[in-house]
Amino acid sequence: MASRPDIHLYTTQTPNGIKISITLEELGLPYTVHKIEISKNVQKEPWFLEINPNGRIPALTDTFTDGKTIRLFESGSIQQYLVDQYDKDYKISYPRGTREYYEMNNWLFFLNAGVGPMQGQANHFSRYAPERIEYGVKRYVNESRRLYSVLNTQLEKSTSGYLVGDKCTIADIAHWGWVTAAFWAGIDIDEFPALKAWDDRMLARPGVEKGRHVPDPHRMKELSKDPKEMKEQAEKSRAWVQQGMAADAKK
Ligand SMILES: N[C@@H](CCC(=O)N[C@@H](CS)C(=O)NCC(=O)O)C(=O)O
Repeated sequence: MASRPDIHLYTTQTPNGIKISITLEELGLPYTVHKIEISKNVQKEPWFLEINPNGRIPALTDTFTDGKTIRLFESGSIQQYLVDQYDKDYKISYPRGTREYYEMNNWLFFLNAGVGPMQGQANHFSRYAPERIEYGVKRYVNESRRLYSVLNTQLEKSTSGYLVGDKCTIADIAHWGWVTAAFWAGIDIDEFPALKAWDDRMLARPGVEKGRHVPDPHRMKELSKDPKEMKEQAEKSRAWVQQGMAADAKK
């Protein structure tokens, strides 16, 4: 029987990618990193589509309990798999069936169906669109801000400083890469004091510190202070995003 864990993480330096490396670090699991150059469209190559038919990072493989390889994609699904399989002491999750388990899932879905997609579109209209479309910018930046205020209220009420119960969970981890990059979407984190304090609290965790630099250094804090570099980064990404959209439209 093949040994497990035998975790291979296919990722790049993005908010969705670092959710998984941070989860793995928090759990203290060994893993092999495969850096995927999304700007070179490696995620569209046939071998990668075998792992994630959606052609996106993050993706992960492991040896399953039956001894065969399991392929996982969608960051939320990967996080749920990792805690189900390996978080036996409930370091960053809660036992199935408990109140906190379901509440943790509320926030996990809130991120994956709300904050991630909305902030992603806010990034798109603010930074990557070929022209400035005011309606699109407003729609997505305002919706992201609304979601941030929901998070802020939840954290104001929290006695532990985390979203659910008495500890940091995969729901907090899922949010961190996005919230810490709020400025990129045109959101001022100073508007949300409880969320800002949570951002610092998360950053102080050794697992977050280690996992955020996978596969390349995480430079969001530095980038937020450097308007010239922000402009250069946006230009580089804009070219790739526009090219990808044109190619997808032809399919
Ligand atoms: N819902 C997906 C989103 C994944 C996603 O959008 N990944 C981006 C990077 S953050 C990507 O791979 N982009 C490459 C592309 O669009 O071709 C998840 O949570 O895993």
